[in-house]
Amino acid sequence: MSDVTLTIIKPDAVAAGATGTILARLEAEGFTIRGLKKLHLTPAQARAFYEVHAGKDFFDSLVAFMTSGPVVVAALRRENAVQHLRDVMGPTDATKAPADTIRGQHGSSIEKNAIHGSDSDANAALETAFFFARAELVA
Ligand code: 3AN
Repeated sequence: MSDVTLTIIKPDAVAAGATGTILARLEAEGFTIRGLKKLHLTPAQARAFYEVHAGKDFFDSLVAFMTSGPVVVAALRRENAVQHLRDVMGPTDATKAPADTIRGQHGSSIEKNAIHGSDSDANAALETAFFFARAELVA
C-alpha cells in the first residue's frame, strides 16, 4: 500500500475562503504536504484530469465547475493515505456527507463538493504526476 495521495481543494471551497481550514484539517489528520500549488485549470486540463468521466451526462458541467475559479492542489503523505483522505472527505454527494467530514462542512451538492481525493494508489501516482514535477515534491 502506498502512502501518498493527491487532493484538490475545488473552486467552491477556494472561493469560500476555506483553503486554510481544509489544509489545517488535513494536517491535523496526520497528512504532510509534499507539494502545494494554486492554479486556475484550463478546460483542456480539467477534461484531461477527469478523462475517466468523459461522455457521462455530468462531464461538461463538471469541467465548467472545475474551471470556474482557482483550485489548490496538494500532494500528500500519510500512512494509508488514499483511504484515510477519502474517509475524511466523506461521500461524493455533499448533501449526504456526515457533518464532521470536509464535504459535510464545505460542500453543497454532488458536484460542488469542496474537495477531490485520489481513489486508488495507481491514480494517486498518476494524479500527482499530472500536477507536480519530481523537483516540486518533497520526499
Ligand atoms: P469522487 O470525487 O468522490 O471520487 P467521482 O470520481 O466519482 O467522485 O466523481 C468525480 C467528480 O465528478 C465528483 N467529485 C463530482 O464533482 C462529480 N460528479 C460525480 N458524480 C456526479 C453526478 N452524478 N452528478 C454531478 N457531478 C458528479
